[in-house]
Amino acid sequence: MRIIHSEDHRLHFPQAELSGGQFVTPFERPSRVEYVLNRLKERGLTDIVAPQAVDMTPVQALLDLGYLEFLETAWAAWKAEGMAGEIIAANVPARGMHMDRIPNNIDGKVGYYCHASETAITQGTWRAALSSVACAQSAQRLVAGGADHAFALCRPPGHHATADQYGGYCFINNAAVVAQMFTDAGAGRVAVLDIDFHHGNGTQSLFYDRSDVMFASLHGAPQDAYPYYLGYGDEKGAGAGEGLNLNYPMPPGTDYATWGAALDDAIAKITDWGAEALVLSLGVDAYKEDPISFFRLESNDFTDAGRRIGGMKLPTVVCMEGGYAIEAVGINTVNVLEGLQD
Ligand code: Q9C
Ligand code: ZN
Repeated sequence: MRIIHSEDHRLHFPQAELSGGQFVTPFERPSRVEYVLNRLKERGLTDIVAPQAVDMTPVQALLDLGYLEFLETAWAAWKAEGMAGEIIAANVPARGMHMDRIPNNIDGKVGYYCHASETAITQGTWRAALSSVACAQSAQRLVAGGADHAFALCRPPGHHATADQYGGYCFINNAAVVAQMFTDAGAGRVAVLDIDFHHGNGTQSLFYDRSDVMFASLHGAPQDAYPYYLGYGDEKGAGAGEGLNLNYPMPPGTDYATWGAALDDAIAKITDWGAEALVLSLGVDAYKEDPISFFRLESNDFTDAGRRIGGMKLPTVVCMEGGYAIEAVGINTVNVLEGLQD
């Protein structure tokens, strides 16, 4: 399996994440990628290449142009306003306020385009986010060209990013861009399977009313877990997309018996629907030791999950999402990849 990786992810390294009322070193940190790379090499997965240049056409087709311009220019505007620190959203439009009037002031704009203030934007965030989506795009081209699988070692991750909001450590929805590229190339049915611990709210919202992309997500129930305000089981899609959004919210303490049954159900529905290509949003934060999550998967469960997903025999683009039990991130990620290839 070819792996696409860019060193430019390092340009995004905020000093601070707002967590429990304190600024802490972000859980989503550059060293996550080092652990994955080291484990890939340990396991003989050494076909690692840099991405081709980013293609903004599908990105602009899928996402809000004002949002993309905001991401590109936010740092300069923030500094021009004399702000001393990193970009942290302190104001967001709330119930009873205008949801669609964009302020001129950068502090107001930040809140408009943000849904979760734990996530900071820094000087290099835009370029890192572009390198992340470039990895995903290169992986898509390989799979569209006939490879069984390709792994985009995306960082920053993407699945919480919507058409016009960042948050949950995500800025550009890499997996969604890959799905869009498959449909642009003529695929009538593309499935996005999201096994990150957190609900893929961004991916869900981008394809909620579309008949050509199915979205299935296994995640911590929104009553108990970020992103809190989306990811319930009764969100099934709308209009032409009715029935094509599948949420599997699960409670604290969920183990692999329960999680694996949800996975099997999602796999059966993707297969029955007749998906032609699969995008796997691969977070490994369902791991029992993850510091910000509450499922109980063991490392070898990730291998088994990979095998079950690989059993669909679909052309598959894997996009890295979350996973914060830093030393196990490499093992668990590569376990999924090895299972896929079995
Ligand atoms: N005090 C991904 O896994 N909440 N994003 C953090 C820490 C946000 C996770 C709470 C979690 C975002 C890609
Ligand atoms: Zn996650």
